[in-house]
Amino acid sequence: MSYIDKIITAIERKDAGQPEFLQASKEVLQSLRIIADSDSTYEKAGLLERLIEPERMIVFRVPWVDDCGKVMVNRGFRVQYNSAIGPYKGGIRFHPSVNASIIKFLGFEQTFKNALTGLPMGGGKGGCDFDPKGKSDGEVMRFCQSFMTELFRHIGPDTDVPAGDIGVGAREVGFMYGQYKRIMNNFTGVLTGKGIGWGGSLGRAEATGYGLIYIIEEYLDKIGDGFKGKNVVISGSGNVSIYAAQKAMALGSTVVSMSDSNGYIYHKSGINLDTIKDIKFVNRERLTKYAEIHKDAIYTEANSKPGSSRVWDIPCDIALPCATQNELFIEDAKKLVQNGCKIVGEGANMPATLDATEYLINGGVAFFPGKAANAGGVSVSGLEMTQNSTRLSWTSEEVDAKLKTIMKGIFNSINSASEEYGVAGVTRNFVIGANIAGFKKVAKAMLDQGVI
Ligand code: NDP
Ligand code: 2IT
Repeated sequence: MSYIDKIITAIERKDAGQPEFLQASKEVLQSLRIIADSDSTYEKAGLLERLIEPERMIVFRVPWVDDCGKVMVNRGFRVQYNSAIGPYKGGIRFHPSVNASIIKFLGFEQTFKNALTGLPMGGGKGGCDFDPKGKSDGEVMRFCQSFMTELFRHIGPDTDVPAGDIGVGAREVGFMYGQYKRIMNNFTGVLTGKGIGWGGSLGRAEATGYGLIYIIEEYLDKIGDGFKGKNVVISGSGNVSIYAAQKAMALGSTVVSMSDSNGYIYHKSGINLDTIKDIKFVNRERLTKYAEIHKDAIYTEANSKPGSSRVWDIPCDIALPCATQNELFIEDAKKLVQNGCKIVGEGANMPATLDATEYLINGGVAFFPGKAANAGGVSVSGLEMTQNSTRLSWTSEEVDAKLKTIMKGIFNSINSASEEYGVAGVTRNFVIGANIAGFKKVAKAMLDQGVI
């Protein structure tokens, strides 16, 4: 049995109850066949066995009191996946679906993503099955304080630096940071995504969405094309979706659709982003509201089942899944190709299923995997860490220029790795490119540092 097959067999046995983790790790392992099966160095060093196993996984109780005085208990997680190239770094997700499998797949992906940025950051991820939706600010604050009262002992500016993700934005980062500072009695850069004026970096809120557009822009530029005149469909209407839409529009394209977990809007003449920001950031409302305000927009209820009404049914040139994992299925991929979509960029982590990804790539779509395409967020988090440790702050223009350079660098490394290791008959396989380019960097650091 080949080295890769041995590892796949082992994880299928050991992690049988973790479907998202198996999905993410198998995709990476399949990409690595071309290098890991032909070079015995890796097997001798137990490199893949070590890479696949988190350095540490912390699970903890989060008790808090709701507005009625009832005690609630949630389950918190932090996975410290890999510290070969820097302190653990990665976001925190608050969503009822959070479990060990989801946190592990996210931490695993983060390790390669962070390597691709070229910045010294290892991989980590955290979260809780807490649902901030419908909670008062007081409830969210008490929950965040309780979460940090346990997490603080495991993190630090040179150990592990969390940030936001689904359900964790400026408000939640603020509450968690306040509690960390209070417990530790020091003001350090232990979280990123902090408020401007108390250690946050300009451009961090926009970074993931902007970075997604920059990497696609770089590709379009290489093929003599651009965003101008393109129709773009975006799923989600949170942090990543909103700023991806903002930059895509600024470059001359029309964003015709956005969604949330209940449905999607189709606004043929172009989404009004000020309305979306008001609905989502200010009033924390649902997208149904959008169609009440803009009468020429159509709202369609949708569920997550393939075959039901889907945001991916809308014809577009570029599709940007920016909501969550496994939100773009093979049926959706077929619809996109049939409707002439040429580019898919993953703003979310693992939004496309394995068969959908394969179908898109084989169908000639330029497919940008999340670990490359959404790396702009963690990149500016890395820049926030640098600003915090030097006690300087850069202007928006400085941060934006650095983000552009990083995204160009990521495009170049996944593009050259896809050329070097690409599968015959497939023009560009950025999935293989990203997995191999990220792996090589982490593997070299692990080999250099001995058996740890
Ligand atoms: P937000 O919480 O700001 O927004 C999430 C959006 O996705 C909301 O519109 C939400 O709709 C929708 N969504 C969430 N879960 C589901 C679900 N199960 N089914 C359908 N829709 C869903 O999160 P972000 O924008 O920060 O994150 C979005 C994605 O991007 C995630 O995959 C995250 O891991 C990834 N990412 C985020 C980065 C960041 O810097 N924030 C960096 C890199 C990647 P609803 O309101 O109905 O729940
Ligand atoms: O998935 C991700 O890259 C993030 N949620 C951002 C992580 C970070 O540390 O900024």
